[in-house]
Amino acid sequence: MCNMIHSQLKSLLEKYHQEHLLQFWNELSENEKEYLFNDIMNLNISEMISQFNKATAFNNNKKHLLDNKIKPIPTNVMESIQNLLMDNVLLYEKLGLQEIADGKVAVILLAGGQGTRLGVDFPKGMYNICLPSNRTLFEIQALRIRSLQNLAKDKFGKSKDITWYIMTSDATHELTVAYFESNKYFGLNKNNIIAFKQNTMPCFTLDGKIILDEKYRISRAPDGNGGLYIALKKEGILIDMKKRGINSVHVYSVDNVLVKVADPMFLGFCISREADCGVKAVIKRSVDEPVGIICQIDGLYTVAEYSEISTDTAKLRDNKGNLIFRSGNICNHYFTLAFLNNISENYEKNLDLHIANKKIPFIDKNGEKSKPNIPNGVKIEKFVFDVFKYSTKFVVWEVSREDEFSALKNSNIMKIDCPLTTRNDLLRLHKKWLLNSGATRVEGDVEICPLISYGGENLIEIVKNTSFEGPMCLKMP
Ligand code: UD2
Repeated sequence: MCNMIHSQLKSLLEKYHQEHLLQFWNELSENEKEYLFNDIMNLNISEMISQFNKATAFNNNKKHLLDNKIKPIPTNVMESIQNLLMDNVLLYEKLGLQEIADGKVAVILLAGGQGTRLGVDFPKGMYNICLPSNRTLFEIQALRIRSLQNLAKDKFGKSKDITWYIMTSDATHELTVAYFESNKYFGLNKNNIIAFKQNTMPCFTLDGKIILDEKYRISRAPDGNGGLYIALKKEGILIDMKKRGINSVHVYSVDNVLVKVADPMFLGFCISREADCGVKAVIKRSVDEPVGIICQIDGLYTVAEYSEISTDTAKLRDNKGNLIFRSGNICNHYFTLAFLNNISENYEKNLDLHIANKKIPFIDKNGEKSKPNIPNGVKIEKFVFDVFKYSTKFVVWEVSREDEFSALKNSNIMKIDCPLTTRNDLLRLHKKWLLNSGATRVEGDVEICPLISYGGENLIEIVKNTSFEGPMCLKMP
């Protein structure tokens, strides 16, 4: 790479005070020089710097508590599964299964996260929480999709397939694709499973310098689960959905071990309300539980992080004694395809940019790789829920935590939201299903294969008057 290239790069970078990216230029091989040249030229550096400045400004504004701006979700927008009339149970389930049978349902699995808190360097969906079946999160979710297709077929005589889109990132793509291929897509039709990559953003020091993670390479991270919207457009997913006749899209987080993938009740509720955006919520287990709160801020629907309101506000209760701000966000959303098209076309560029302070490996001035033990930089992320404010028909479906939410976030050292708690939550739920279906005794770890039961249904004939002793996994006979 000749000197002209170097001076061309230097004058470009100096405009944005990023010339430090060339500090090792003379030590690089020709290939490394070419790599760094392309890395910088593909960056759209003016856009990245303006995004850093926008994110920093947004983050500084967030320093103030939201107490005098926050309002709970209006009761007419929300419905709870807890006190649901049987007519509505049957209506929602029928509408949801009909949508599935008609081939109008897609699910988007958000699987681009780096899973740092769990402490593994492979995709979280490949994690085995040591169930009797030894199934991973990906496999459990695949079997739930198969089970749901069977339920739709049983009800209507035939059913088209659910299309499963998996959003990955540079950190998770190759391993995720290889895992599904080596497991033959867990019996699903591979033409209905599409993995697509989200974008990355460069990592910055706290004072706005782009970080090198090699002498010739810029440090990058996935652009947040809100990177979904630009990725849907860039990767042609919206066009693919249109071709397939998709109308309802269920977007969910890989790490919820109890997730009801394409939950017909949730789909049916949203369809019955003609919603363009639906959010599944659980009642917070305590005032200070660290989950996002689904609410209105300045009249706009959104999710407030628990740290953005005071304890006094978090503690407020209504005349029935329920927490006023009780709807915990579980990263489980419904969108119509029309809404996703609208977001990707008209609003994606306005999405808030969030700053996350992180420990980011870097090359120090002596050219040595350094792994900091305190946050030394920032990642810039978009959040999937920042589109709620653009909804014209927003609804909230409140469900029971013990039936639907147990997140795998941390390693077992943390003792919460970890492999052990998710394993115990799933086995406790399956024990409840067995006893509710007439089993006389359930001892030890007894797991139910999703192909036998998606959500606790159709078990009576199999388990009534029977006792079970684990460890075991109840499979198709
Ligand atoms: C998410 C929610 C939080 C609460 C919590 C419940 C967001 C922004 N926050 O917090 O409100 O509901 O979950 O468990 O949704 N992901 C990507 N690409 C990325 C980053 C994340 O695909 O660049 C995926 C990730 O693989 C996971 C999901 O998004 O499936 C949630 O990501 P997270 O675990 O980083 O979110 P968390 O726990 O901070």
